[in-house]
Amino acid sequence: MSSPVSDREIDKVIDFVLSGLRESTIRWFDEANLQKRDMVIVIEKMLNELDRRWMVQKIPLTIIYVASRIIEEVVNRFEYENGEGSAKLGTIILGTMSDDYHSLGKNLVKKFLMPFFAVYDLGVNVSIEKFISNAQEYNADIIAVSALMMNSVLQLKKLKESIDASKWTKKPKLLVGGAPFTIDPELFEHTGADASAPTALVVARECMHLVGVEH
Ligand code: B12
Repeated sequence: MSSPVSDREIDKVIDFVLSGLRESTIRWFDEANLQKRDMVIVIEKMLNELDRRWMVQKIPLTIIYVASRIIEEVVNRFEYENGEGSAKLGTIILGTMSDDYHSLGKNLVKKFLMPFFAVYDLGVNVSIEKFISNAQEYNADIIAVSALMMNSVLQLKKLKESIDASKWTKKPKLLVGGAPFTIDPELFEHTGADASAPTALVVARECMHLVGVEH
């Protein structure tokens, strides 16, 4: 996907986050005034470059951690278009799988679902039991799970089995996503999930498809 911002500008904001310059980063994003869609492209690009530098240049994890915190703040400054939990095309339980604390991708996904769906965000490190009990409580149409760690990906099959074993009449669909699924688009089939989406930009469309609404 083509970047709405030049590589030079991206390098500049990456330098800000790697130096822990929170205010300069926020100012950069304010001045860039990106559309929601372009924001996702820029953030994914920044994080992939941080990953590369972490792996190749051996940048310490603490620096990546601080950089991520700043980017998280940028993502959170993004306005929600609608309030949490209002009835719309359906109800979605969202969370990052247990043992996994990666939140950035999940939070972006949430931004793109909120205009269309009632979204209940359970946060990170969410157990299978918590996904199931919340899906039951809110009569969810979809359980949407983010998983970036391979260990978390491997737990998805158990989650699917728990959904299938549940007694409630309308079983929620399972939607999964995160970097491992983007790298290997066929991986989601091994988890038994009903669908996956490679980026927040197409997640609402995928959910509409899952609840049988044509867009
Ligand atoms: C930033 C980052 C961190 C930050 C997280 C900050 C935060 N608040 O999230 C910090 C520094 C804390 C961190 C910690 C760790 N990390 Co880390 N991290 C990353 C990194 C560099 C980027 C992730 C990211 O935010 N990407 C940007 C977002 C926007 O992209 P995304 O998550 O893929 O989401 C998009 C799509 O995938 C999709 N999507 C996401 N979720 C969902 C859900 C659904 C339902 C759908 C449909 C779509 C969807 O939409 C999103 C937006 O378009 C990745 C490498 C990578 N390239 O992914 C490693 C990476 C995931 N981390 C890794 C590791 C090893 C760790 C640590 C274990 C390191 C350590 N030694 O402690 C810990 C793990 C802690 C834990 N238990 O969770 C490994 C995982 C290896 C593996 N596969 O098992 C990776 C791949 C790095 C690597 N190259 O080895 N990490």
